Amino acid sequence: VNDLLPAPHIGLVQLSSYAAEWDWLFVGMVLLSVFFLVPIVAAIVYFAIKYRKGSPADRSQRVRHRTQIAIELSWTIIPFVLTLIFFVWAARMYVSWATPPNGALEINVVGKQWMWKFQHPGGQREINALHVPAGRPVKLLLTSQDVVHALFLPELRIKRDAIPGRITTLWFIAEKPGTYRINCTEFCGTDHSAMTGQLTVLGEAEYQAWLSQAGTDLSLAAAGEQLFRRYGCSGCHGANSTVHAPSLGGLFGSVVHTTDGRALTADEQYIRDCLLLPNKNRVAGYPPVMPNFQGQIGEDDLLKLIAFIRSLPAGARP
Ligand SMILES: [Cu+2]
Repeated sequence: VNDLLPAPHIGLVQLSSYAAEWDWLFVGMVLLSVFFLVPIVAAIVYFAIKYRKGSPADRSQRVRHRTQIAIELSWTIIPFVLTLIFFVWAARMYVSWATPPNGALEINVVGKQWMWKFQHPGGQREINALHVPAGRPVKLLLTSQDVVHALFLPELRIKRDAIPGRITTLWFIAEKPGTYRINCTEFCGTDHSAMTGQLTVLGEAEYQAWLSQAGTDLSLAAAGEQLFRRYGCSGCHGANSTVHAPSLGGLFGSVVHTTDGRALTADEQYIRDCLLLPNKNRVAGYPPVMPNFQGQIGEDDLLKLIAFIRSLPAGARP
């Protein structure tokens, strides 16, 4: 399928201001390395030749103590300050990379041997293709169905591992409409190099049009509600249940206290762990009756269930 798609942009396309800054950081680090490398190697070569064994060089003039201190201080302080500038610069970029803004458009991503599956909040699904609106923050929630993969969006200069059993995030603002590349950058088996896709950045109106033509009748949360019944969750967590199980209304984002006295924020990873590792974070005041769904619920269904539980307002008893 990828061979039939129009060739995406290659080369130094900078699809975000983050990408532009990333390039400056990279160029700056190369220049810094050259700045240190050239004089050091030149001095090594020069002194190795001048003071080689048997050369007639004058060895009688020892360096004076004060000159020696001045030299040593300067070659300690100057590189320290220079590298500190780069540390602060890179740390600021890291914090921005690691902190998705509130209100970002959230898209679920599942890596599997060998394809990328994307699902939009409205239920629209795509394989090896991702459509996003330009100029709006997009947050990707990554996981893997089998081995470790890594989603790489080269024109945005961002990548992150997709790890089985974990939800990792990656966010960006794509500034220019167009088609760009998607790659896997973690060697994940025979067809790793074919695990590619196409990122399509659309203007807001085109994106809305794309959503409605790709539309499915069920949103992610509505599909999750069906699964909530099918897997029997409503039997214990539902309104008419006689089992003493925690209510899930308003759970997402709230603070949960565990039997061993920890306080956790109920995020995607927390809900996921409740389903697959029910004894890991047991809620204080409830009996250990939650069944373990390890191996019974696939990644796609987990994402839908999480979307459903997220959608429940405080006080709701599904
Ligand atoms: Cu992969």
